[in-house]
Order: sequence, then structure tokens, then C-alpha cells
Amino acid sequence: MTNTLYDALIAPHEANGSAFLVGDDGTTLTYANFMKRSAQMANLLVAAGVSPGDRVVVQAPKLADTVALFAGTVQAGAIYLPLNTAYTHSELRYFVEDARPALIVCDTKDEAPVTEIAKGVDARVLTLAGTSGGLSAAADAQPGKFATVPRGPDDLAALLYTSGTTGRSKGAMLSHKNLLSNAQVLTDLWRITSKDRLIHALPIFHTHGLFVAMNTALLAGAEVRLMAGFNLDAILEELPRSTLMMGVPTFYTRLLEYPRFGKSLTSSMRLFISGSAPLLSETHTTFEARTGHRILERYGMTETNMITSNPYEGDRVAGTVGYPLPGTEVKITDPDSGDILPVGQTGVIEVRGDNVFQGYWNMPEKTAEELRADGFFLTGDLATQDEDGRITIVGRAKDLIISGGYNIYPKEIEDVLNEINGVKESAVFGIPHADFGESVVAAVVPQDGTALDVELLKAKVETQLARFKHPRRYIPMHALPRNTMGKVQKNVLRQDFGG
Ligand code: MLC
Ligand code: AMP
Repeated sequence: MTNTLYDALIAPHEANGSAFLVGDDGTTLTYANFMKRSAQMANLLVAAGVSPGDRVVVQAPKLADTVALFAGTVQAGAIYLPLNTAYTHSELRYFVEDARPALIVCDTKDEAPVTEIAKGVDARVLTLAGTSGGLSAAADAQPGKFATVPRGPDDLAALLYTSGTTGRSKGAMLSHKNLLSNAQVLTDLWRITSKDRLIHALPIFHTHGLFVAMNTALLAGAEVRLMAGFNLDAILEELPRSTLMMGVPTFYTRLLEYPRFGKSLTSSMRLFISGSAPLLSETHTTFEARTGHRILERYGMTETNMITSNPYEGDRVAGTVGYPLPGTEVKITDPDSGDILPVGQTGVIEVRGDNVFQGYWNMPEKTAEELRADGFFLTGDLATQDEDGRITIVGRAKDLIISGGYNIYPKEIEDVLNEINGVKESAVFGIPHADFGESVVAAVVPQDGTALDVELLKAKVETQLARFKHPRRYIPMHALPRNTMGKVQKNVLRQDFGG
């Protein structure tokens, strides 16, 4: 019996004694032992009552066992649902109530509130406690073999939540084929092999760190230096014995701030890849001048996996995201009519292919709005395409802020602010930020006759939204700038306060 993703990513490593995951403490997990760990996790999931098709929510630290939990979930035929560790309990409650998982895996420190949330949907809770206790210790006691649950290409492997411009987060349903086809294309395009050693400093609850980085490494049998998070010193130390790095633009601007970062530290490196947010041309050029490496920029989305990439061998042009990936169709269309636009004109990127998701969990109407009947998905990103097919992103049709590679939807923050006593209305927007690319600012209009209590706003926001979404500045205003149609002019706010 087959399990599309497991058979391609994990099963081939049964006799592979090479290093797969190398942790911060130097602990190395070989591929063969990772495969065994996956089986132990799968056995544990079944023992915890997880059946094929069930959702497994994971809001846990970045450890080798968290990666094994992903593999074990796939092997057990269940659906992996990773969540940002920065999400508050209020945010977690929404995801849990929407996805109704059979099991929630969380950090030990969150056990009590998570158990409370889990009660509402009858889910079990297990803690991932690192080297001792919790799920890891329980997995040790499980057999290292598991009868892999059959799953076909169209079965779901993962559910990744992504915020929306108009309301609450939507769960993007990703099938085995969506994930595998993209990993295969990228491994091939970027020439990833078992000789590679990847510096992995990205979180593993998003497409970038989990699928783009981890699935390609698994497919190629590459070594992964698994870092708990972005740690400049650790990266500088690992560069001379590594070949590959994937990061958001913030990674590269931070590396460039280190004066000794240059050719000698990066001489063993084969490839630096950037994505999830626009890489400034200036960063690309400075990076090349300092290291001799041209960063390879690619573009993607949670719903679509990767869509385009600059070439491995051809010209990696700063400020562009390259060409549609093999097997992925891209068209640039008029946002109103949906007609394909002539070369060079700005329109919305639409994408179709095996990489494109199956729709939003429990949201058929939202799915129909964004995923056309002919299979094209509307990304909401604005771009132009050259005569030779190269794509340049020029903006976004969606009201979205990208800070350090995290997507922040202003609407979600405005909804929280507008609910607060004394607030008449608010407008949240992004302004340029040297480290994160963009940072969050809130313009707030108090109710008539009241003064704005910024401390109250901060306190309310804190209980409801993850820290990275918090406005870094609150601007009291008498009224928001509006156009003749009554629409808030965020471009005016960005202009006035972005300096
Ligand atoms: C952390 N903080 C942020 C932030 N990350 N604030 C705004 N934006 C961010 N991205 C805040 C913390 O809350 C804290 O606030 C302070 O900054 C320092 O926290 P930290 O944990 O020390 O930060 P650091 O570890 O340096 O993290 C920064 C980062 C991280 C850039 C390394 O955010 C990161 O790993 N980003 C990658 C996101 C990613 O993987 N995106 C891919 C999405 S998939 P305070 O005030 O309490 O000190 C996708 C599709 C695709 O987009 O194409 O890939
Ligand atoms: P997410 O919803 O987290 O998957 O983020 C996807 C969004 O990130 C895309 O719709 C783009 O707006 C943005 N994005 C990803 N890669 C790039 C890139 N290389 N350049 C510009 N924007 C990007």
C-alpha cells in the first residue's frame, strides 16, 4: 500500500546512516533513526486516539522530535496542523474550534490553558517537553516500526492557517501531491543533493521552514543543521561547514550587519535562497559585493507552495522573482475582468498546477472567491511579466503587511482595536523598517470627546494577538483620511507617517 508523501520523503531512508538533523547541542539524528522516530510518533498518535484524516495541532518548540512528529502524522495518515509559537491562547482557541483536532501537542508551559481549550472540542493534549518527559518520553516506549497508513496523492497531509484580508484565518488544505510535487521541482531546480548541508534557522510552522526547507532536504537526503531560531553567532559558526541556506530577507540584512561577513566565511556555501517577503535590490547587490554569491530569490504562498524562482544557472536578477516553476502555470490578469494582460502590464498573479491547494477548510465560499473553477488561484500579488516570462512583483492588491517574513493582516488588528471602549475607528498600516522590512502602525480615532488611552489599547491587544502583530506605534487622529468613496486612504497614512 502506498502513502504518497511518506514513500517519497521518509521510506527511502531505511538503511541511510547519514546525518539528517543536527541540533543546537550537537545531537545528531541519522536518517535511519529519524525513520524509526517517525514510526514511534505514528504509534504514539494512534495510541492517543488519532485516526486517519484527523487533525493534529502542533504548537511546539523547534526540535528534532517536532520534525519527527510531522513525519509520524503523515505516516499515520493524519493531517498536520502547525501553529506559530507566538500565537496567544485566544488565537489558538479559534484554530482549535475551527479545525477540531483529535490531538493538540503543545509546550509544557502551555499545558493548563491548552487543556482548557481542548475540552471544548474533546481533543487530547500532549506536551512536547524536549529531551525528557511528555511526548518524547512516551515515544521512546513505542515500537520503531509502524504499518504506514495508505494515503493517495489527493489526500490531505497538512492544514496551514493563513489570515485573510476580510476576516478570520483560513485553513489551507494541502494534499500529499501538493507538497511532494513542489519539493521535487525545487530539489531538482536548486540542485539539492545528499552532499548539501542546510542551515535551518526558520520556524517550522510555516511553508518556508517546513516544506520548502525540510521536504527538499528529506527528498535529497541532505544534512540539516536545525537551529531553534535565528541566532547570528550560530549561523556565522556554521557557515564554513555548510553549503545551503534558506531565509527571509531579514536573515540577509542581519548577516550583512556583521563586519566580518564576507568571502572567507561563505567559501563553502553553494547557495543562498531568499523568500516570503521582497528582497531589496540593495541587499542583493551588497550581498554579492561582499560574498561573491548572488542570492536566489523565489516567490510563493501558503496556498500554492512555491510559484516562481530565479534560475540556478541563469541570471538571478535583483528585484525579480524569476520564472514560473516547471509544471506551474502563471498568468497576469486584470483584477476586474480576469483577462490576461499584455506583456509588461501590471496585474494580479494567478497560478495553477499540482502545487495549488485543495481549498479552505470548511469555507467553500471563500474557496470559490479565490480559486477559480478552472483551477487558477488568485494570489492577490501584483506583478509584471517580461517577454521571456520573468516575473517582477510590484505590489499587493491585498491589504497585508509582511514583517520579518510573517504576514500580518491589518483587518485583524483593526477588529481588535475597534472593539475597545473609547475607540471610534482605526486604520492599521505598514511602514518601512530596516530589520523587518515593514512594521505595524495604528492610526486610532477616539470616540468624540475622549482622549486616547494608549496603555489600554496595548493591554487589550496583548491578550488577543501574537506579539509580532502588535502595532509598534499608535497615532491618535481626529479623523482618518478618506477618498470620495469613503475608503480609508492607507497610502496617505503611509506617506505621512512612514518617514
Ligand atoms: C519577532 N518579533 C517580530 C518578528 N519576529 N516582530 C515583528 N515581526 C517579526 N517577524 C518580535 C518579538 O515579538 C520580540 O518583540 C522581538 O521581535 C524579538 O524577538 P525574537 O524572537 O528575538 O526575534 P528574532 O528571533 O530575531 O526573529 C526575527 C525573525 C523571525 C525575522 C528571525 O521573525 C523569523 O524567523 N521570521 C521568519 C518567518 C517565516 O518563516 N516566514 C515564512 C512564512 S511562509 P519584543 O518587543 O517582545 O522584544 C511564506 C510563504 C513563502 O511566507 O513564500 O515562503
Ligand atoms: P503567506 O501567506 O505567509 O504564505 O505569504 C505569502 C505572501 O508572501 C505572498 O502572497 C507574497 O505577498 C509574499 N511573498 C512571498 N515571497 C515573496 C517574494 N520573494 N517577494 C515578494 N513577496 C513575497
